[in-house]
Amino acid sequence: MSAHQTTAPLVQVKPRAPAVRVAWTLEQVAALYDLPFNELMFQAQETHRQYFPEGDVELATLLSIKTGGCPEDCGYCPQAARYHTDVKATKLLDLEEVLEAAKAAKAAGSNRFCMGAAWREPKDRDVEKVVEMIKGVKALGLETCATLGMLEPSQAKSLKDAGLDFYNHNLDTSEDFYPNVIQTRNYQDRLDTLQHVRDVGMSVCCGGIVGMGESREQRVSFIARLANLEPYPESVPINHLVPVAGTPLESQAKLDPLEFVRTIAVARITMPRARVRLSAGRQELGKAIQAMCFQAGANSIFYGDQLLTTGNPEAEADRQLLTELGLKTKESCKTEVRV
Ligand code: SAM
Ligand code: DTB
Ligand code: SF4
Repeated sequence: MSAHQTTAPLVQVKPRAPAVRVAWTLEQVAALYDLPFNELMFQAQETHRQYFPEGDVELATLLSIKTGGCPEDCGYCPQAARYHTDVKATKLLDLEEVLEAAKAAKAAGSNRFCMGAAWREPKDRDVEKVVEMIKGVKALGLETCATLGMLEPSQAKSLKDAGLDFYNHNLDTSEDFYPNVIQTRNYQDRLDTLQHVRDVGMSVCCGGIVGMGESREQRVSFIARLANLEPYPESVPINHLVPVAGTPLESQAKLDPLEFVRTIAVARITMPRARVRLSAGRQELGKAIQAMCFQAGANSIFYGDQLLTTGNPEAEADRQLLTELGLKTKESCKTEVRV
């Protein structure tokens, strides 16, 4: 046999994203995770290039409009009142403060402005105030997103009517692991709010956290659940747990970073048109792992020195990273690909 002749390929190039949308089985998603690393990265990059212009990254800026004092018990969250963290509870910001932050985000090059509040659910009078914020941020020409906890259908309608583009509400993990982390609400509560958001025609931003001590099987189940939502979310934030002192997960063993990259790749393949957002924990991932995440199909980041209460890479460092990797920022939300 000459040096150029090859034997059978070492790796069967399977499974691939189906051409027609079908429900993902747990076996199919597990098989993606199990692919040799380079094969998984190749398939994820191939899928990515089918649906998005090369190198386009969306920049989303977060603002905590109401911090801390939350009655929920989410085991990862520094804003839960019951845990003793360094977070100081504040009341809802004034409209002017929010608009100043939004103007700064726009000037720094952000595409999307996301307002987060540490509520289990907003009161109607809170929604009225957030409505004014949404109108003001929209008027600046930014895409708007809010994450305010559980919503009633009428509240979802008010937010939609104000011009809210996206509502962020995470499933966070698999249904069977959920009670290990959160007991003050259940998975169905989350699904109900997501349905209310869909019913009024808003786009959905829904993802979760990896590295909370869940098993590979549970990560598979979480991604399959997101991918099988009908339709799947337009935005999928994948957070890496930031273990915050004072929370139950403060001493959680660190996830293998390549498992995080695999999760991004599997999210990309199973939700090909979604913006997959590298979210919390980016500072700790470092440059090389972030670069792999972009290769795996991540095409959105939170941009700005602060998330809600935890740190994020400096905006300048992110600009340098994007330049170094030859990535570009998404110019306009008008090019958003819809599911
Ligand atoms: N209260 C609202 C809710 O729970 O939907 C909105 C805010 S909550 C902070 C938004 C998301 O932030 C959570 O669903 C979780 O995925 C993420 N998050 C919170 N704390 C985190 C941490 N320590 N590490 C990683 N992600 C975190
Ligand atoms: C999401 O999935 N991640 C963002 C956004 N949605 C609101 C929040 C991350 C918060 C990380 C912990 C903190 O900064 O408090
Ligand atoms: Fe409250 Fe949201 Fe934090 Fe849970 S994640 S404690 S609901 S702010």
